[in-house]
Amino acid sequence: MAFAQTMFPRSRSARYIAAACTAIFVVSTLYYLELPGPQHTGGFGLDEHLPHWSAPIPTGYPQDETSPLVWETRAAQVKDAFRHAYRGYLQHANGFDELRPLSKVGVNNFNGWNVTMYDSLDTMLLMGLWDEFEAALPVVAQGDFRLLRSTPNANAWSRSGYAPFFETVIRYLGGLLSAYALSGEKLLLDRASELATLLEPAFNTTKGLPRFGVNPGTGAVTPSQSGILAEIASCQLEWTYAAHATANKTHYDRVNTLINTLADAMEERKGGMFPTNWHLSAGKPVSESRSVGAAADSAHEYLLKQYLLTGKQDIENLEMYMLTTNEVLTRLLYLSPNRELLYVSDTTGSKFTAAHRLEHLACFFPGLLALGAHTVDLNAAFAALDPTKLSAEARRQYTLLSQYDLRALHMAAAEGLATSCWLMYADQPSGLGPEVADMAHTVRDGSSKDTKGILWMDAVEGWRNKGRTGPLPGTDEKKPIPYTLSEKERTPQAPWDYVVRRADYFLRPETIESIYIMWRTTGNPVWRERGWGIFQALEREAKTPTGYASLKKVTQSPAPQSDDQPSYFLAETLKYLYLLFSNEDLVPLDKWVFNTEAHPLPVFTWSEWEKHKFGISN
Ligand code: DMJ
Repeated sequence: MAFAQTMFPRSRSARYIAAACTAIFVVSTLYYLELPGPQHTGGFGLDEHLPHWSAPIPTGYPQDETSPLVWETRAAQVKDAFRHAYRGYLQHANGFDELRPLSKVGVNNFNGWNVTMYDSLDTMLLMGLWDEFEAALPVVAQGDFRLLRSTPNANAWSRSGYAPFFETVIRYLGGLLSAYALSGEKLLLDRASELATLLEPAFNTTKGLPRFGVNPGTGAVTPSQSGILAEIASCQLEWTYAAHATANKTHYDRVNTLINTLADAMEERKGGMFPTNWHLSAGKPVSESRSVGAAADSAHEYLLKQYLLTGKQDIENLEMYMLTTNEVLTRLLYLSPNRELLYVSDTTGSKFTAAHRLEHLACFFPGLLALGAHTVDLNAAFAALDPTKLSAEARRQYTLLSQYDLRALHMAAAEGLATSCWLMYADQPSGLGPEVADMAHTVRDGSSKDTKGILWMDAVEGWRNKGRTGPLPGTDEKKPIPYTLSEKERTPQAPWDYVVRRADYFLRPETIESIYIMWRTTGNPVWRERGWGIFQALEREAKTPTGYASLKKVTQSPAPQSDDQPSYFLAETLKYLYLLFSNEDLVPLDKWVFNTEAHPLPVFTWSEWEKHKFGISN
């Protein structure tokens, strides 16, 4: 039982009392002894109140010089952009999953059930696009989830006869549940429950970890026992909310088994991050590679968000989030040698060797850290960990971090990482960011010399030992360095501290997502202005007469376009931009939790009846 079995099985009440006492002691001690002042951490020092559920937005940032009226106009421009993208989809790709914006045809990459429409429903509701929403309802009502329809121009795997579990969950199921929560339209919940039931054969593995694909018509599943972390551990929010909204115990049992398997694996590993490759039936990792980007990203995200969605009842997930971030903070964050860009790397090989590579996909991570620092009492959560149950390495991380105010540290990392992700955009002639950059690759005087970044925690320790003067490493103000030279001339000067490895921009949301969360959690208007710069770049570089196109080379302007308008552009990228510019806080972070496809689900607590019916003991 997820709520009874904890990693550190002391009695709950004893644990909480111990945690609370320790937290009060740690916090009051740190307040006087260790903590950076607010000027060093962008307003997040501990002379502010401890974070609580609805933490007030910190003050001390410059006034927003742009008037609310201008922001409303900018939000309206994003709404127009959404209308343009959706109209193009309906005009040229109606009945298909996604629009090919250059060839003006449709493509079925995600089961052929109109994924762009499902992914867009809640964005329409948030933007007040009632006509579009109303027109979509009959299509949603008539869709046949048992029938998979591919197209000749689609991905190979979409012709395999299986619905990809992860993508189907985050886009279709998440989209339906969120649109139901925002509108109350029962049809959407009925369709969501039907879809969840059709996908449930995927969970029929010994430990309840889902298979890669399932045929919803026959119940057949893909035979492979290999699983990618992001794909096996990013459905908890959807199944939990589905269980709550439909009172369906089977839905609850699926997510409960999955969480128990993850918690058991964490207990056996004694802390640290989950590796990226798993054996489904064993319910265990089979590699030692780590990442917060592709292959892992949303699995880390769902640890925190599952805790938040269930009104902070699901303590196991918070523990796993703390152990995960302990490792990321101490072992995967690096500073580049000249500009001191903070970046999060993945690892290569079986040893914990950093690849010094920043993926666009990893740029959601600063937003996650900021969300955690804003909504959770991280110092108390940290104090509740029991170091005697940790591996030697996890204990080393714990000991190192115990000298810091965790909220300030998480927020500083968020600040530095979000700044680097933004600079990756702002440096480029197109104003949009690359898919992958090799970091810390410095070439001086024409001689090719690689200088690797240094571990951020080492720099932070140095900063602490020197009396904590000046900003925390990686958090000082940074300016874009424009790529104004030709590619040939550019390399020897190398002031950027990175080399663009994959120059595509797939209209991805992660940087905008983090910018939005930074704005909401800090109130610093600089994030809004940065987002505005990105929206203008999208309008300039990616807009086509029929929609928006991905880019092949962000290092050029005009950037060459590619024939692809992913559904997540409407679900996520445009939604986060709209929310960033809206003056009204349309989706308060203490009341809603975004799934990994940016579909907000409402925070709830289990009722006594649900606890009885589902067997939740706490
Ligand atoms: C989205 O489908 C989701 O955000 C997912 O978690 C990973 N990436 C894409 C967009 O980049």
